[in-house]
Amino acid sequence: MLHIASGASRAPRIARALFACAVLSLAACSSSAEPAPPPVLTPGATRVTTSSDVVLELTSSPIQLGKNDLGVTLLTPGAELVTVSALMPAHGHGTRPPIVERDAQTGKYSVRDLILYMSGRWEVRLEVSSGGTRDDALVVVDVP
Ligand SMILES: [Cu+2]
Repeated sequence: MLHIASGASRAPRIARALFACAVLSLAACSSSAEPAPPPVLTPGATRVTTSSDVVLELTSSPIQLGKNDLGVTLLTPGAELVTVSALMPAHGHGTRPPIVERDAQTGKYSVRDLILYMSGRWEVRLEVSSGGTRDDALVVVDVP
């Protein structure tokens, strides 16, 4: 008797758990399908777009182990570059924030002293401000 009773009450719980799983995997599916994976920074020009469609163009020499400099142009009118940071996801560490300067005449930014001190994959996050909102653009950097 006890077994039947507990078995009967367990069934809806399992169904609910399965339903929750289905909902979660659907959400995971739709959210991973929408944003494209971050582009890999290549020598020359690389375009990156934030989720709110602010477009940035990064210019770079071949990335090297240690100190790197980047040029950043915001192609969306009125958008500004706020901060730049880098993270090494495999190890969970970052690096010292680089210097971000804006050329008053051209409106272009230079990011200096971006120190990528380990070989491997880094993620560079560019925080932008546009129309009063903050947003991020991500670019993948492979350090030889
Ligand atoms: Cu590391």
